[in-house]
Amino acid sequence: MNLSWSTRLMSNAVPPLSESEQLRCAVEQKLVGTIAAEPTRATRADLYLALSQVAREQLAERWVRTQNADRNNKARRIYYLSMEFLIGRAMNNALSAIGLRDQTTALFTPPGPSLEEVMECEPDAALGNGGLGRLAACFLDSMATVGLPSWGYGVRYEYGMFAQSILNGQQVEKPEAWLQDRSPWEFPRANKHHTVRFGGTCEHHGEWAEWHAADSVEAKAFDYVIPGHGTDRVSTLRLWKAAAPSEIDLGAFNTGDYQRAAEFKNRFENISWVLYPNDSTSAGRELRLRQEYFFVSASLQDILERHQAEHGTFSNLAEHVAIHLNDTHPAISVAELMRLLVDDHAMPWAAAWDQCRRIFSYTNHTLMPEALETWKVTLIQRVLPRHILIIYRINQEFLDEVVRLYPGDIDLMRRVSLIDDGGGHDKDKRVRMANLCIVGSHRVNGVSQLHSDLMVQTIFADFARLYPERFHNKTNGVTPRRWLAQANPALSTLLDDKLGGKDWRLDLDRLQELRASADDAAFRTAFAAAKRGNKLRLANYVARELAVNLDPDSLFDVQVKRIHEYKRQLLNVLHVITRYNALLDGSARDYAPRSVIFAGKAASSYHMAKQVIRLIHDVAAVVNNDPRTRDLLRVVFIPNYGVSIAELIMPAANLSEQISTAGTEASGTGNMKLSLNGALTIGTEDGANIEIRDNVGAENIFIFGNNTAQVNAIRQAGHQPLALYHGDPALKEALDRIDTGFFSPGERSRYHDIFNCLLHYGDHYLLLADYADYVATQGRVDALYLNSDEWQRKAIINVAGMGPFSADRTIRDYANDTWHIDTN
Ligand code: 26W
Repeated sequence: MNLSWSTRLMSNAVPPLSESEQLRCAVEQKLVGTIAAEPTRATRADLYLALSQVAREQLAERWVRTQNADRNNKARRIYYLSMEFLIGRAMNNALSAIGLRDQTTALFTPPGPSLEEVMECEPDAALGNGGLGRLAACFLDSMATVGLPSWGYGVRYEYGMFAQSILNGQQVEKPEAWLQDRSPWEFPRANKHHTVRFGGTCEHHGEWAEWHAADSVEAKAFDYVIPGHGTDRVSTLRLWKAAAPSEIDLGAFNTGDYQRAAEFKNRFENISWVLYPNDSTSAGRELRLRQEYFFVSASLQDILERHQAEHGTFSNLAEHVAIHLNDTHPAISVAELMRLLVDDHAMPWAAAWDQCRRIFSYTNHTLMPEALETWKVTLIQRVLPRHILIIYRINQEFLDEVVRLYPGDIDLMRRVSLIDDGGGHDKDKRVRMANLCIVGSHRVNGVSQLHSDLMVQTIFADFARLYPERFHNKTNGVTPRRWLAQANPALSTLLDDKLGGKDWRLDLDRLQELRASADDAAFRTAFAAAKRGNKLRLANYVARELAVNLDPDSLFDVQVKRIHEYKRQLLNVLHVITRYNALLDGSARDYAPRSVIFAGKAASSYHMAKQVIRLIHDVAAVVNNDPRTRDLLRVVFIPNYGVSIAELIMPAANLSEQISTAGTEASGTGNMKLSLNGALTIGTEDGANIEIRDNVGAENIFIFGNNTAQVNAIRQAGHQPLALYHGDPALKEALDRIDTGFFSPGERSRYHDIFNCLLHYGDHYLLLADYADYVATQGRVDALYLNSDEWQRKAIINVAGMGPFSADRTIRDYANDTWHIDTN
């Protein structure tokens, strides 16, 4: 049984093959035996598939061992429930985890394709919108790496995040059928499925109820391997696909009514078809609620089944199970676990509630009011009739507790209630999902110190008063494997050299030792050379894809993230226009040549965000084609931002734009990736920028603008955008050029709405209040860039300070304070 691919090959080979010959052999065997391709004629896609089969086989062996060990040890499991996992490509990470990366690189030599070229055949698994989804993917990597018996649970969307292309400067969305050619990384589990029910009525029997559902759908499990690094542990990401119940399918086919059969099938299977491509606004649509319940119910049934098989009782559930809610999207878990325990497994309500509160923990990822999920009571009643009763009962008991603590405080009760009473109109009553999460969890956290502080001071202030011990901070982190070791081989090799080995990948605090090297001229030169190589790689991509030439010696100024008003890409554009104007009127002094690089997707229904993308293209067209400025300023928008494009951009950045209005960006994780790759940050006192400053030193980061207290004060006093506009000629000129169609001569009114938003509708995100300091700070950036030694020094110190932003540190903090489990 214990025949690994290599030993099997060895047994046929006399004399024994070298390791690299074994690998070649293994790939060739897969090419012929699995892909059915003749090795000398194999395409890149064939090679990708064959190589993935080799890696998959090794991972599968480790996986079986890990899962067996966890089962035998009756290990406490950590379950991470998330509607989104933005995984990206799997190959590079898989090869690195099993230690085959270097050998594989050596295998792919000219005239054939390089390993990089082969790996580019893999489509991104883009099952997420942005920060929240990517965080979940980094956490899976870290949980496996630090040795947690961990599982991710989510939805196997047939269509992930849309692919973005640009037509005449405007975003066009195309469906992304990432599974069209099947994924070699997924393991369909034919025997793993659960029935998820919807609608119907309930019959009460005291504490419990019988739910006579109207519809049901099958949830089928598809597993993805999550390899740990520096360990044999392989964890599981289990994603659920919706399938029509077979009897319905067959029934209709048998009567010859194919159309009806297809309709039925679609009605059920559409649940897992597409990811909602909206970040930061709550969808409010029935299909979204069905998606949420679908994956929650299947996951909890799965978790209980595993526990039952290992323990034969649920009385010790909380000792062996921790379930983490990634934002409120899986909030219905609280009601579903109560239903499963009370109705299906006959546990008394009070005992079930006690388990529940010890099992769940919840992370909030945004303070934006429009993202706070609520669902109409009438909708939940119709789709999940049993759950609405459970929610009402939880609420009743919770409010009884509140009354005991604060007798007579009716207003408090109204504020913390799980139900927003909609001014007394039944049809306007809504369930507040965040409140359900807080009441049903023993821990609640924000994702940076500032965000966690604001959370308990603002949106959850009442709850923090009721349950102060429940609220914690867990500052986000990123996996150094994907975001440094794999994305930036040039810098990684340098670090291996300097730090005497590869352990920094597992102990990122070792980067501290680099600080001393900031003063070493030879190291600075090598560091700068690595960066330049990465910039060249990006410049080649941009030249190929966009036909724009970027000077690799210019300052690569990068803002890459979802397009959103609060992130203020528009403030960046205002600076670009200001700089262009200054270059033209001769007032520019000591400008370093710059390439301003944007990337990011706009939600399909988000007009303002789409306008910003268009404006960036219009500005780029003018600036890049003006012979008077083009050597000093270029602007590009790189389409279809996602994990793989990020892996290309992050290592090439000099300057990281983190310029959200203070108090709006919960944490940011791109800020960490960029700094880790040696970019200096220009940023506001927002999210994790503050902690980055604390770790790299205020003299090594460009912090500007109003802080949260000042933002509040400005808003309190009444922000005066018009006064700022009239008082600052450079600002006025930049805004006027937008408004009068300088960048859109064919349609002069194109950007009226942008102008109006800033000048006449209040400039909600205070771009004008931060503009002057931003532009001045950009001037300091130029001055430093022109002093290359100083710039490199500070960049090195940034890398050296990034230890705490490893997701391994974040996960260890969760393990200690939230999940109560040991790590290795
Ligand atoms: C219901 C629609 C919806 C979808 C996603 C609403 C809200 C979201 C997320 C909360 C948006 C998000 O991705 N938030 C980001 O989470 C990151 C990881 O914690 C943080 O680093 C970012 O600052 C935060 O914007």
